[in-house]
Amino acid sequence: MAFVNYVTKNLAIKIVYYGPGLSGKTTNLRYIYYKLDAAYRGDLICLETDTERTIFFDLLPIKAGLIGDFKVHFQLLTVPGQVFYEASRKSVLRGADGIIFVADSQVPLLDANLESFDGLRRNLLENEMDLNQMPLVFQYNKRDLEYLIPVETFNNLLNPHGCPYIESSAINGWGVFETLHEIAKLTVPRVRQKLFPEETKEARERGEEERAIEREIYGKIQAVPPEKKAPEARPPSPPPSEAKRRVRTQEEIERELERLAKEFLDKKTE
Ligand SMILES: Nc1nc2c(ncn2[C@@H]2O[C@H](COP(=O)(O)OP(=O)(O)OP(=O)(O)O)[C@@H](O)[C@H]2O)c(=O)[nH]1
Ligand SMILES: [Mg+2]
Repeated sequence: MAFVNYVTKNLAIKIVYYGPGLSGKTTNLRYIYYKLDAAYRGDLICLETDTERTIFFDLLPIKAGLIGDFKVHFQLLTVPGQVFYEASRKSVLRGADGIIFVADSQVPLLDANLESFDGLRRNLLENEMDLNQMPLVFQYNKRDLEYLIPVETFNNLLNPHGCPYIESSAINGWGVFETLHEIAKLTVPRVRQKLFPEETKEARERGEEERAIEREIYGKIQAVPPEKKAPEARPPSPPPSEAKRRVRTQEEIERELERLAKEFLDKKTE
């Protein structure tokens, strides 16, 4: 469930980037961070557990005033993909409003993708969440490489219900904002429905809502002067302002997320 504060009218939509190790989840967030106008995003933050090297997740609030008089922003988080971080993945998924499954398109990694997707289903179930009820977008990443798993194979094996899918090369920024746009299109109307259940569908033309979401997302991308475009348009790795915070328990993570959401909104809202 999105974090909602009815008093201050603040609302956070939580989007989780899930997928096998090294599929490009953090690269998506870095690219978004790099390209978004600084006025519309917070810091990239890595929460770390006690075990020094565990990058727990990344968080990126994006201001997006879309739902009534609520101040909305997205919290974008990634799970650590390596097999042994199962508990972290489960925690990060709690309360997710939407999921982006970032698959690695390289042929030898087919099994890793399938295992990760099984893990997603399992972790959601353990959190009493149902994958079939969850807004879900697939990102078939690393399409710049050779020896790729065909999109059709991915769709047959991972995506039989026909969720939106995007072919991408996150490292070059291809498909990154398109993926964000797709998940926003799925999650914003659902959150609106939860907040204003009495509002009829006709109250907002669907096309109008989609255009509004598109304006919100693409309107916030920083205009990069032509001479600075690709290949230099790659995100710095890591960006200079990537901060690290230490957390221990699920409660600490949730508190930290809420605190960051508040801090961001207090700072940015006029
Ligand atoms: N060629 C290519 N490399 C990519 C692409 N996306 C990410 N990478 C590279 O893949 C490696 C892993 O990327 P990350 O974004 O750290 O992967 P991750 O999914 O966050 O990995 P974990 O945090 O371990 O789960 C890095 O070296 C990236 O530069 C892509 O689209 N194409
Ligand atoms: Mg990562």
